[in-house]
Amino acid sequence: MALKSINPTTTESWGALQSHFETIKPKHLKELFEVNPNRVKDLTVEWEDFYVDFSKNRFTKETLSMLIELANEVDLKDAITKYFEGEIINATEGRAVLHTALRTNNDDEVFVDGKNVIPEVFEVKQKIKNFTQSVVSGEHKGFTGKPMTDVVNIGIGGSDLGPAMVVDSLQYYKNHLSTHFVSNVDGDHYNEVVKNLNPETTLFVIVSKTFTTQETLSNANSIKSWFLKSLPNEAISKHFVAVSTNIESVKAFGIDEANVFPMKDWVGGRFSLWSAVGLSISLSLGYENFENLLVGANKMDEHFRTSEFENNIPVISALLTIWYNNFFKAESEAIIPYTQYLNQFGTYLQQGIMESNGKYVDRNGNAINYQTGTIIWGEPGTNSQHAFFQLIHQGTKLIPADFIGFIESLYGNKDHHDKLMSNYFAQTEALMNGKTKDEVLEELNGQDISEEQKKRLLPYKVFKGNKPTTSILIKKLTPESLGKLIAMYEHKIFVQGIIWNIYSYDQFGVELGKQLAKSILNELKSDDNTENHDSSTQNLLKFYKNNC
Ligand code: G6Q
Repeated sequence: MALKSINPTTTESWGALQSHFETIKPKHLKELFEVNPNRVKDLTVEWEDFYVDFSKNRFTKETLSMLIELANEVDLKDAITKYFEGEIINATEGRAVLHTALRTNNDDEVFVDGKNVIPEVFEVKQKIKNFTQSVVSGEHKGFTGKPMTDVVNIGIGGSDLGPAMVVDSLQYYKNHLSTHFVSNVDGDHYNEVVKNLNPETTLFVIVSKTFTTQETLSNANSIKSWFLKSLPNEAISKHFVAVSTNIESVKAFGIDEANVFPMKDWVGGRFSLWSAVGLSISLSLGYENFENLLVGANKMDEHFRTSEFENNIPVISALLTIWYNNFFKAESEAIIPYTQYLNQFGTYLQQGIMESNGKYVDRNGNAINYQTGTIIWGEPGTNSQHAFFQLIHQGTKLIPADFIGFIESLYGNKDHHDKLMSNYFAQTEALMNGKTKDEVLEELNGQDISEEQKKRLLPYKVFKGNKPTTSILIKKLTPESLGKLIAMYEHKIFVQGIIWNIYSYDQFGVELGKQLAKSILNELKSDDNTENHDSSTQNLLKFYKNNC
């Protein structure tokens, strides 16, 4: 059964939230804390190794109840059941959305077209496990009899960002294999990667759900030619494997079917790191760590599926986005991990969130008259404090931010970790409290400057505060906790899409890019200049061709 289609702005709770917003908007967070001594307890969720404090957000317990009422009115519960049970909720592509089935237990049953897909999921997992073990142990040898030292993942978008982010984030857990990622069709990218590689000891993993993507196929073909300069064609089977739904095209590329790790069309690219797309993760971290990542995600799935909305981390987090995006009219959200390991996390979530919810047509096919998809950005702290935090503190825009921190560091340097985390706590506190005129004056009074200078400087040094943050504190960065964190954002995306009444799982905007480049490429490669473009594009093409 299809997802329901309800314009959220026509619900009773939306109207109620609108009037409630007028009462909350002028209030300072400090005031919200003063009036409710139980605020932290009311607005914090503790679950497993996660402690999520929502209390530094510009809402109250009452707001949360009203937002939950909105979720009830659009029947979020029914949508969650359909999501997990394999209904065709990606209706524009006619597919189920079942990345959750990839991390579920062996004895679960999930049906697609009347067939339980779990046995096949486990068959692929077994294949990933066996292959990983033979490559990591050195049992799998290259054509000249040497064990592998390097793995190169060739893929783009969903076939790159997830595995690249996880391998980088969990580098502490890595084995001896060096893992590289080639994604951009920019020929300099793959050349930089292969220039120091020995083809005799390198394994190439070509990842493409469709096996039609221009960037991936170009890189795969160029890398294959580079490889064949040193080794014969028969060596391909030892050095090239593929992950795809399109087995025929993989075979046509020259890879044996035995070396294909299949995936299903009910796994969206940007949600596919849990599938065979995660092969590079498994190779790089070992199968056990890959499995633990899946275990973590499965735990978050259960939390999301079964917890009441008032204690449900992804649900509350999604409702807050609706609150800021549609009532406060905030346009962006920052994600600030206080660990260098999560350096690529923001980029990864940019795809997940913006590709899923950047839509302007609702589930009835009508253009919508409210805002959807938030703009996501962010970099690790403390580096970002020395870069863009100025704008969050004193700029004119409201930017709700998720602060992700860990109680333990991986190498255990307590002194550094305390410094890192004191910044984490200090920033969220300062963003909330700001700095009043009196506080600034007191500070200025301690300085050896004239009264006039003090007066002049005063307005620039005042911080209004009232900047919302969510503190996500996790015990330690492990494959399991990272799995939970990623799944948390995946479910947040789902909830937002349900409430905004959009289809989150197609990506026609990405596909447009794939089509457009093809036709222009033909022109760049031919001598004729077609006149089918606007004059700006026409001249740019001419200028490029005349000068290269
Ligand atoms: C993800 C998108 C997109 C996709 C890439 C690569 O959800 O669909 O980023 O992953 O375009 O596609 P292939 O895996 O088919 O090469």
